Amino acid sequence: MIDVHYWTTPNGHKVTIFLEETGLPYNIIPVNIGKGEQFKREFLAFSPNNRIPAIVDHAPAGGGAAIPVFESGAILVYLAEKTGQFIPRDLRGRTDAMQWLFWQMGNLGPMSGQNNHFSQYAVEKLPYAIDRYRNEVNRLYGVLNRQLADRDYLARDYSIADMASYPWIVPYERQGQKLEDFPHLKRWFEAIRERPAVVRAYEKAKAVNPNVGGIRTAEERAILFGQTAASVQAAVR
Ligand SMILES: N[C@@H](CCC(=O)N[C@@H](CS)C(=O)NCC(=O)O)C(=O)O
Repeated sequence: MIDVHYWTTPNGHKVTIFLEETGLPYNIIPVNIGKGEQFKREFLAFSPNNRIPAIVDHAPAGGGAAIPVFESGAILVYLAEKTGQFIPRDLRGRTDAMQWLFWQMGNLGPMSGQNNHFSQYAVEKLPYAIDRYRNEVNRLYGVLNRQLADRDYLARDYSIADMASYPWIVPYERQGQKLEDFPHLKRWFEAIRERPAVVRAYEKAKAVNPNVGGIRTAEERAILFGQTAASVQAAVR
């Protein structure tokens, strides 16, 4: 059994999509980040960056002690290697999938997060910051669109690279983007959206938190947007 320390955000959805696709048994442990549960000492013990998702695999390959993994990209690679699924086995295919996975982790995720922050959450609406991140996300949608012009999925076959990027395209309207401007991306998005495993993953999210993607309350904002080193140092091991 795999414990998934999870909240209903794009990085959380990546993991439930993978698990639904493969049918690996898993147990969701909600970590309500709006309530500050990511700072609990028990959670920080295996997720030192105080972010979801994290997993604990109680039945790792080869036996032995449970293996905890944090960072959604590392989790996807771990699970792909555990199951032998959704990562190409040959050198070229694997390298292709890994570079698009890392691209998502270093570009699409962080830039979309900042875009959302400055356009939706920031009390002071700063045109420079809003334009900067909306334009950068627009560029990244263009990168995806170009990559998908001559292939169905980012690394040809559906892989962890697609599972990493898809949840970040779901909120495209809030990101200030129009899918009509990116026809290849739109076709890819719609194909993944219809996958039964993806549908199930998003249904699970609604069951855990009916307010998925909702606007943050004042209490949530104070927890999420006021963090400093003191926030993590307070929870001493
Ligand atoms: N690079 C990390 C990012 C994880 C991340 O930012 N998680 C957000 C939710 S999508 C979180 O836990 N936020 C809690 C907080 O900001 O305190 C990953 O991909 O796992």
